[in-house]
Amino acid sequence: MTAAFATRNAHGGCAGAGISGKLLDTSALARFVDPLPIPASAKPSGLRPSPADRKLQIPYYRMAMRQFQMSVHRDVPPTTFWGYDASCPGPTIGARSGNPLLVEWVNELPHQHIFPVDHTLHGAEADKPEVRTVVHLHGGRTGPESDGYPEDWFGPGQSATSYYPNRQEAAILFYHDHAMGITRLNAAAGLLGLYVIRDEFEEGLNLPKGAYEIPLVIFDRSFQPDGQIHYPVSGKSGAPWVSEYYGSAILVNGKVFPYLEVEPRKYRLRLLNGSNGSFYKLSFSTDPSVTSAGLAFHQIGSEQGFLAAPAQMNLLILGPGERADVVLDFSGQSGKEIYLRTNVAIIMQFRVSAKKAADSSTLPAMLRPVPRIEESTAVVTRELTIADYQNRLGRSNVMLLNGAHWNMPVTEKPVLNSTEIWSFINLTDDSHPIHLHLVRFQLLDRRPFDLAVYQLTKKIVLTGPAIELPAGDLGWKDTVRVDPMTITRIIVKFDSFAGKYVWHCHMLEHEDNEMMRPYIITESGPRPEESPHFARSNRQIRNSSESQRLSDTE
Ligand SMILES: [Cu+2]
Repeated sequence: MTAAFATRNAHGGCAGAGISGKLLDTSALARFVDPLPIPASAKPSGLRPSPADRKLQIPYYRMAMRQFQMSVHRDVPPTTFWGYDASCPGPTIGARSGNPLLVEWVNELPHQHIFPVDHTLHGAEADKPEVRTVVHLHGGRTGPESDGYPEDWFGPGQSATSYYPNRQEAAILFYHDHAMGITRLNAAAGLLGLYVIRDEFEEGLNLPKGAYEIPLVIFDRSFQPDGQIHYPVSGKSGAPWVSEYYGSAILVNGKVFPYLEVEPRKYRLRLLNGSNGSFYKLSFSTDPSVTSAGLAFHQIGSEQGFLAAPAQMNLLILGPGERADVVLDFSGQSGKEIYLRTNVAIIMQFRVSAKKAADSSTLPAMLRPVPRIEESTAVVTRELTIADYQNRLGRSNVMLLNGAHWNMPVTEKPVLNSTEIWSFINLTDDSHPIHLHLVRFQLLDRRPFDLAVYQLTKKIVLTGPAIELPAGDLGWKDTVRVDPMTITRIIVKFDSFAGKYVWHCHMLEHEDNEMMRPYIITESGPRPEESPHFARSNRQIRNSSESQRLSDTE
């Protein structure tokens, strides 16, 4: 495990501790009194012609974002959330590799935000509607017009339809809001849900499925005594942005301290860190104390699909936006209680039944090959800094990728179907989860370097060998943890679509304050199988009363 992993995250003594008197003491809540909710499966509203082939009818989903009330715990008053189809996490969209689908994302939210908007942030100025949304399918190989570009936002009473080709391998993706300058607030309000792509290869693996495949969407929130989500403000008049959000309670599928009754057999757990800013060091144990050794489990997949082979481990680090596909075997644990925990807090409980259970599922010795991309195939290597610009008090003013603001000219312009190495030079004290839209990539290495020398001379002096990568980091990824005082290199083939996308830090407070940049895949290379312009011609924003009428008549 890496020694350099560091963030300011400290659950139990988290941000907001200074005003804990005004907040709900979530650590005092009764543990394991609420069953773990499982997000509903999204149901298509019908069929619509495919924008890629008008003769082809493809599933059409209508997903309305609404304000609603949800119980996060038996003893906490109902909490106001914003959610897709009035749920958090939103309904899970199930897709089949190679079978496209359409989602009309409909904004039926109120006109006023539930959290204070910082109008000094770029893209969130006071002349813009306070409530704006645009949906990004994280990990989706999506055309640029359907990808949820942060400036393609729409307000209450409007909608946008996205075309998802699903031309990619089985993986767990998630959809979430991405509106310029308020992504952190929309996400904190609850706008996220899972999107699962399956394929034939996966079916041949005979992994645990159905009731034995459990999604675990993990995010943290603090609450006021009246049950409402607490989102802190800076105290700076007119500029409420804070540099990180860490909640006092870690929720799973929207519940604090939930329990799940399981059988003594193998389960497949699909984990997503859906937090705004928290990194988790996750483990399972029969002992609720957080210092005991973790049980062995197998990681079988990372963000973009299967690892080459199951990797046995007892600790899993997940940064915001990262996912893990895990098989945990409860056989031999009959009648026991197993805890999912971080290194500082208990998250949930599994109650293993004492009854014998049949288990015909398997943990295959090999999964899907992950052919390594040769470094020699890269035509460009980019060195990109990650920096935090602080005021005299050490408080962040702005955070930049390669010293550039959002609205500066685009500097990353890979050619379609070319391969590049992006080398992230972290000049900050924190880990940052860096996400590139559209593409999947491989992590080459993390190497420590001399920050002081770099700051004086802009020269990179490595101070040691590459840090050993955990097995989960050797699969296909779309979000990568860039640790402090390291240079993290990824290798990426920019295939599928040309067009304008973004790359950014997935700590949403950072992303909202300039730690996000556009990038353009240029069309000089061979044309992709599917023209990116299909999505462009289809993209439509119309008001939702009209779209409601349209869906009613179908
Ligand atoms: Cu960051």
